[in-house]
Amino acid sequence: MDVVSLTKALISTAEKGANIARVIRAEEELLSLLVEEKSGQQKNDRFVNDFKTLADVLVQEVVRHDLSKQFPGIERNFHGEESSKFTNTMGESILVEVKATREETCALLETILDGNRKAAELLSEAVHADINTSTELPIRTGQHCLPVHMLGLWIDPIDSTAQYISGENGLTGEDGLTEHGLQNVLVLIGVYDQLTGQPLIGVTNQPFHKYNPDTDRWAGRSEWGVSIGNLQVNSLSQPVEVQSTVPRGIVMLSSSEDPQVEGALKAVSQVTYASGAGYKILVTVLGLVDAYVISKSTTYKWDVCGPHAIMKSRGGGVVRYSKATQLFKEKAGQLTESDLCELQVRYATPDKVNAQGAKMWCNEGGIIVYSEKTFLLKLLEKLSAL
Ligand code: 2IP
Ligand code: CA
Repeated sequence: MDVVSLTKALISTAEKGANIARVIRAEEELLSLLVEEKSGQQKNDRFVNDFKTLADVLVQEVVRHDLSKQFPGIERNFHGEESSKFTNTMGESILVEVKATREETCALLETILDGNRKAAELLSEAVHADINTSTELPIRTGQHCLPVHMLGLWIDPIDSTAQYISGENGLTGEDGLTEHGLQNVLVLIGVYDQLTGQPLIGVTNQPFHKYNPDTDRWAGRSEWGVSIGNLQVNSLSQPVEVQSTVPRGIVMLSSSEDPQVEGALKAVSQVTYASGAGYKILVTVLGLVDAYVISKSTTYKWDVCGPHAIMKSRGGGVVRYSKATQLFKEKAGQLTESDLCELQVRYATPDKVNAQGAKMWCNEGGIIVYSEKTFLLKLLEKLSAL
């Protein structure tokens, strides 16, 4: 499978997913379903008591469908946050999938949406829309190929779902950061090596990057990166060090971070907060902050794989928090390149044996996303002393 064709396909399908996310918020019929509060009464035998999950599943299935059409067999290597099976209260099940034609997809969605024809039509139109992003990559077609069976894919169809539902146009500061709002929502796709578990290709699409009050429309932003052996390319024009105009030493945190960790970091850096795991990694990749630290096991493989690949193509990385602090202590701070490589988050196997369900794919013991090794070591010095 040609790396150029695969990356372009990932960029296009993520854009289609982002477009679906925008359509759902722009069309009254769909928006009312998204924000609808379900009373006990309404929870009858309908399939969709939870339209948010349908939106997630639909984006995931579009990505699966589009890629498998172009690269037959790739669908077997998919892992997404959502299960595509919906069950109603009568115990009947239905699979959400993209059918061959718009009409067939519409008919299926109508069943799931309890006969809401208008909503089914709007959604199926977005699902079957022709999206061509025509991104040019600085790689020659046919120069780099990967066998299909070697690849795995992680998708987070809509990261920061809470922000997506609340629908606020967040405030973006002079530092380019948005603490919470639609700007924090991301479609994330990551391709990894099934054998080594390393991230290879990543796409992040921010469907609601900038709001235009004149048109009442949102413009999105898409970034991509490829990190395969000597091939290290991405959509960002300059290395992080050159691009950054903000003072160095800013660490991004979740508002639910452990106060002890927070306190330790405040002693060596400036800290800032934002919603969305994907968003926090993206702003680190973009060089708006220098690191993202999360000591808890609350991020998942699908949150991290895509942006990790982009970060890797820029010379940075994502290490496991608890393992890194432990090794730093054991080796009295003398971490080698090979140690750093060993500490990177992997995507092919669970971090913890015996975990069940979604927990199986959490990043056990937290993560640290960094763009420069020296800054990572500075943080580890402080954190390993806790
Ligand atoms: C969530 C989402 C949350 C994040 C959590 C993710 O994914 O990105 O915002 O928590 O880690 O798993 P926080 O904002 O505290 O970092 P989803 O929205 O897809 O459930
Ligand atoms: Ca997520």
